[in-house]
Order: sequence, then C-alpha cells, then structure tokens
Amino acid sequence: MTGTLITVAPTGAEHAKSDVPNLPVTLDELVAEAVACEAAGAGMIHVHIRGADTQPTLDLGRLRETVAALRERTNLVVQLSTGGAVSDPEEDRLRVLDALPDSASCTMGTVNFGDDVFMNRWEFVVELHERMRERGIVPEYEIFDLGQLASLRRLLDEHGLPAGGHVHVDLVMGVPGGMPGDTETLVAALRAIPEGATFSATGIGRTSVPVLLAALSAGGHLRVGMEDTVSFARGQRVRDNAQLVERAAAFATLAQRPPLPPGEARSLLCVAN
Ligand code: KMH
Ligand code: ZN
Repeated sequence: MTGTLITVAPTGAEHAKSDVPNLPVTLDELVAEAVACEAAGAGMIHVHIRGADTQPTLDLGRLRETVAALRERTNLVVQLSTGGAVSDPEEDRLRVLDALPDSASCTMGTVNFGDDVFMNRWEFVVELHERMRERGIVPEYEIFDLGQLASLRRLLDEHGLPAGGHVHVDLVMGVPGGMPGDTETLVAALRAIPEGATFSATGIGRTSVPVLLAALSAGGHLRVGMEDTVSFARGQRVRDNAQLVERAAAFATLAQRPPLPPGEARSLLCVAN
C-alpha cells in the first residue's frame, strides 16, 4: 500500500481573523505556515487567500503572487480553491484558474452549508472541469454529500477524464447540511467512488479525528488544517497548522503509511512537474 498524501488547508474562507488570531491571512503568514507544514509531512496545500482587510478574496493578482511565493519557498503541490466563499460569483471562481496552480478544487454539486447555500450548478461544474483540462490543472473533486459522487461519475462519463488522466476525490465530511463525518458514511462513499480513483477525507470541527482515523484505515489520504477545524482537542485551540499536520503524520506513520513527500504526491495525483 502507498504512503499517505497529507493535504493542509490552512485558512479557508469561513473563519474570521478576529476570532482566530493565528489564522494565516497575509502572504507572509501563509508561506511561513506552508514551509512548516511541508517540514511536518504535508505534500499538498489547499489555498484560500485573504485581502488586506483579512476578508476572503479571489483577486487574480494576489492569487498569482501566492502561487509564485509558494512555489519559490516550498515544493508542495499548490492547489487553489475555486470554491471560494459562499457569496463568490461564478465568474470570479472560474478566473482563479488563470493563476495556473498545479491543482484546483472542483465541488461536485450544490449543498446547504450551515445557514448558507454553497451553489455549484451542473453547467458551472462542467465549465470548471473543461477549463482545468485546457490549462493542464489537475482537479480535486470535492464531495460534500453522497449524491455528488453520482454527479462525478456523470461528469467523467459525459466529459471525459481530467488533466493527467487520474481522478482524485476529497470527501469533506461533517459540514452542517452535508454528509456526516463518521465511518459508516465514509464506507458508503467509498462504494460510490469511481474505479481507480484515489481519495482523501477531512472532517469538519469535532469530526476531524474520527474521519482521519476512518480514512487511514480505509487506505485513503488525509486533509487537515484550520480551514476545517480550529480546535485541536476538547477545550484546546489549534496552535498552528503544522500541529495538525504533525498529528496526521504521526497517525499515518503508525498505520505504516508514512507521509508522501511532495514529489511522490505529484506522481500520485499525476501533476506535471
Ligand atoms: N468555502 C466553502 C464555501 C473549496 O475550497 O473548493 C467552499 C470550499 C470548497 O472551501
Ligand atoms: Zn476550501
């Protein structure tokens, strides 16, 4: 069995800097976290950026600068979020691809997202998939609910394989409105994943560790980070993203599937060098 790809999602679009002071929101903070996370065992970084006001932004210039800085200071596979924040318009989310990251997220359907709705119309998903292939960007298909795996199969049947020819899925579990973060649901998801695909999983909030253990035991890969949880244990806030990567790496090593360095992460995902 292969080693474990650990993806770090350090920032996200949901937490406010005022509530979570150690959330990396400036470019310097993001790069410093990325360097520490690579040293702790991460192979890929899932990036949301913030503006000077600390609010989420999809500003293309800032995204390009971020991709360049991460490439200069780390070897991590750089994945940009096309999910953005729930309020981001489709044109802005599509424009993210012009920053030419190694990889980008592609959410496979609309889902309730706490009190909001995370909109992903079918035509929009198809457009993301096609534009990524044109640009040689490897998608990570984000799955928030089980029916989105049926949509992924439809996408691949009707529109063909992505850039690189390999399908990688990330199960985002435990979002209020999406699938729960438990072993039973993870097993159900695995029954519906396209043949030959690899998968990672992340659990939001308190589902973080249960989902991590279930994914590891099922031969999957891991995503951790402050986008998904800002609490390390009951009553204990996360120190920084590297603390979450260190714990994931320790569990993966115990499971005899040690972290994959970025070069091997590229091979796994079929990202061009
Ligand atoms: N911020 C969420 C609304 C992604 O990055 O592709 C969507 C999200 C998914 O985080
Ligand atoms: Zn995200």
